[in-house]
Formats: sequence, C-alpha cells, structure tokens
Amino acid sequence: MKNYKYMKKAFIFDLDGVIVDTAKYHYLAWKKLANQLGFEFTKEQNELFKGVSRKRCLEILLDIAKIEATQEDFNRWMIEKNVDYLKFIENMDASEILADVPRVLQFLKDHKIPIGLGSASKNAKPILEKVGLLSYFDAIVDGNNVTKAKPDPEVFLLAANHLGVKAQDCVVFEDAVAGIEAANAANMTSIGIGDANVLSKAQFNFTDFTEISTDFMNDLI
Ligand code: B16
Ligand code: MG
Repeated sequence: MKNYKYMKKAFIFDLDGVIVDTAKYHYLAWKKLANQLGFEFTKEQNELFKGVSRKRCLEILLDIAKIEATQEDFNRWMIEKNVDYLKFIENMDASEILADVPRVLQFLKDHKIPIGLGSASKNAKPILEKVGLLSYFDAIVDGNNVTKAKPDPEVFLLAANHLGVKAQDCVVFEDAVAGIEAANAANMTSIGIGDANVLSKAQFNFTDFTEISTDFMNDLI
C-alpha cells in the first residue's frame, strides 16, 4: 500500500558535498589565494564556504583577513581562484563520486523519475561530465542561471520548473545549511546529507547515500 503522504515526482541534487566532494579543491584554490595575499586559510574556515557562491566566498575571505580590495582586485582574485580551481579538478573522474550516489540515481532512472541539479557552482556541468553522471540529469540549474544564492529558493524552484513538476512534489538532497533552508523555503522535501546536528532543519537526515535504503526511496515515490 502506497504511503500517500509522499508520492514525490522529482528529485533535485546539490553537487558539492552531495554528488562529489569538490570542497577539498575549492579549499586548495582559496588557500593558494590567501597565502598569496599573505595570510592563512584553515579547513575550519573553509566550512563557511560550503554551498556559498564564489563572490560571497571571496567577500568572506577578505573579511577574515581584513583586506579592503578595489573592484579591480576583487574581480582579478575571483578569476585567479577559479583558474586554480579548474586546474585542481582537471583530472576528476568517476572514482570521486560519493558512495552510493549512482545507485540512487539509477533507482530514480529505473522508475522514470525526473532528476535535477541545483548547485551554486558555475562549474557544475563540466564536473558532472568529468565524473560521467551528466546523462542522468534532466535539468541543470547552477550558479550561471540564478540571481539569488541559497538560502533563497530560486535555484530549486527553477529546477522544478525545468522538470515540469510542482515544488511541493520535489525532494532535495543537500549538504549545506543554506541549501536545506532554500529547499524548505521552496516548500520541497529536504534531505540533509552529512551531520544531522548541523542540518537539523532538514526533514530527513542521512550521513551519506549508503544509509538511504531502497525501501526509503520506494516510500518517497
Ligand atoms: P564555483 P554546491 C558550491 O557548490 C560550493 O559548495 C561552494 O563552496 C562554491 O563556492 C560554490 O559552489 C561556487 O562554486 O566557484 O565553482 O562557481 O554545494 O552549491 O554544489
Ligand atoms: Mg553542497
């Protein structure tokens, strides 16, 4: 007997921290820039950057170092960081996909459920291509398509729109607090991937996809 509370019609995935762990490459690129500007940037500080747009990350970085930049410096550092980041992700491949993500994607494909991406990254598409997952996605909404960053729901609402599904019929997988807030604000079912204490506003919590059973997925669809 179907649980009529759910019957979800589309699933939207965040990228960094959900499908792949690109946070470590973002960290290396931001650290390189920080060191070049004469200060240290720690892994703990990098936590603040998860799910946050590139522009906002640089603003936070400069705040940490109490550096006042001209618009010209700011723009140049944004470009430099991204050039370095692209070098770090150049050789990414399928081995970097987080555990059991392909199993859940395949489950959705097998059940003909539309799949979307909702990421803050402007590099989302090439990353999905490198790791060989691009063909799973029916809609990709990323940092190139939105004007408002998470926790604004724009990215997920746009993805639902592209998938042709009502917001309340969508499920979102997210690893960032701002992403969970965005999913909740969009009136979607939010699933936190990571530390349940940090992602306490999520409707469901899992440490990673290995904890997501087929029974659970069956209950949702
Ligand atoms: P880019 P997500 C986010 O990806 C990252 O978590 C965040 O650290 C990064 O600053 C942001 O993408 C922008 O990335 O510089 O590639 O445009 O978690 O929203 O998939
Ligand atoms: Mg993320």
